[in-house]
Amino acid sequence: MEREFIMIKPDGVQRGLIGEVIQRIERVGFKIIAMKMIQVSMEQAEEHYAIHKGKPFYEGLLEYITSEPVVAMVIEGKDAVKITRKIVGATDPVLADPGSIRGDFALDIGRNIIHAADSPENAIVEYKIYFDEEELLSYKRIDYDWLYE
Ligand code: IDP
Ligand code: MG
Repeated sequence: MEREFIMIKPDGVQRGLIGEVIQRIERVGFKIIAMKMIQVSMEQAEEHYAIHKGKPFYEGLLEYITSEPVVAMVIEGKDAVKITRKIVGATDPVLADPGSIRGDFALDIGRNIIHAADSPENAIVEYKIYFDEEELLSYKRIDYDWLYE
């Protein structure tokens, strides 16, 4: 099973979309194995978004992600990264399909509701910024045998 790291960004929390986002993740069958509300520190933000350092939006991105509480989550399931990225939609809401989180709830690339890691390797690197390994829980969803052949 693959792990994916997700974060409901400050705009998602402020706009009351925590439940909406979790519902979309849960209903497809993903198992939430860790979840917490936190205020991202500048150190965590710099580590998380290191790849974007130097880009024109970098400073604004750090300011945004550290501004207010977020909800961080680790989920597990088959093809978790690819399927989550589809549920999340394209980075720029103008390109995000209707039915995706960003397509349904966002207008601006700088306020796009949710983060999701772009590869299984990055998912691990990213969740380690926010979670200790012992915070990741191991359990079986009761519908497991109906989610997987
Ligand atoms: P992703 O979140 O879909 O993986 P990335 O290209 O990795 O997209 O960018 C990370 C985040 O940086 C985006 O989700 C968005 O919040 C922000 N961002 C990316 N490009 C821009 C931009 O052109 N203006 C403002 N913010 C941006
Ligand atoms: Mg990215």
